[in-house]
Amino acid sequence: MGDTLAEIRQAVIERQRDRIEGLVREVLDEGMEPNVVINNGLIPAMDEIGKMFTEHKIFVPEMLVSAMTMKMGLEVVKPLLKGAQSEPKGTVFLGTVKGDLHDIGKNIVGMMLEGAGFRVVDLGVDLTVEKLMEQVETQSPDIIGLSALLTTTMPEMERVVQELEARGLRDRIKVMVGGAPVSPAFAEKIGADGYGGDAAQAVELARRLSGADR
Ligand code: B12
Repeated sequence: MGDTLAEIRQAVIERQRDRIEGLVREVLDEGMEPNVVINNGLIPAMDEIGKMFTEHKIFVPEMLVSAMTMKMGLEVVKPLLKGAQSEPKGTVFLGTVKGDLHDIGKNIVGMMLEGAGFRVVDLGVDLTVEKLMEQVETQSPDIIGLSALLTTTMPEMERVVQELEARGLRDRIKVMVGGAPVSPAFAEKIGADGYGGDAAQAVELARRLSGADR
């Protein structure tokens, strides 16, 4: 199974879209936990892609096809993460902030939250504060989860916190933030309620913020 995990990483890195689904199915059929496939197969491959991009060994088009390959693998895992919960633990709005198109991490967080029994409303990428507020006014979530992968888009997170405050909604709606450049210190600085470093931490945090862990 370990070898197949290595092949999964390789398939993402080498953009083998024809192989990825079969490989993921293979390890799942052998009984590997979906979380292990994600955390030890798919995610480390994207880390490697990031390194190769920094070192100019690959460029945006290659990075994009690797991301597509990773997403194909995630789609195979996704149905297995859905929890058979009847009563949702709360509603989480998820989005990647304005100016930012990275959505792989957000999607994984969404899948894990759904698996843990939350109702997740995915508001997509390049999410403006205005669009988010429109949705907030109509659907009133318990938590807003924001993702940013670019240092230049991180300030958008603070704008969301400020807008909630301006509308008098800050006490009622919790804000959690994440994404590779985001840190606990940044979360604290902008007045968010918490930071999650990965999808497991995101679930733990959402449970705490919604009171579902009590
Ligand atoms: C794939 C990728 C792309 C793909 C994105 C495809 C997609 N649909 O997502 C494409 C090719 C489109 C892309 C484009 C660009 N990218 Co890019 N990209 C990446 C790459 C390689 C991987 C990101 C990823 O998916 N990681 C895997 C996921 C699982 O990890 P994650 O996102 O961090 O998410 C986890 C945690 O952070 C956390 N989390 C995430 N969100 C949230 C939210 C909440 C609420 C919580 C609690 C937790 C949480 O949980 C997740 C699961 O564990 C990174 C390098 C890297 N290592 O990060 C560069 C990287 C982010 N990109 C970078 C750059 C520069 C760009 C471009 C500007 C390149 C260009 N010149 O055009 C554009 C920008 C486009 C835009 N406007 O957004 C830089 C950013 C540098 C910086 N400091 O800002 C990076 C770091 C690469 C590098 N080393 O230089 N990119």
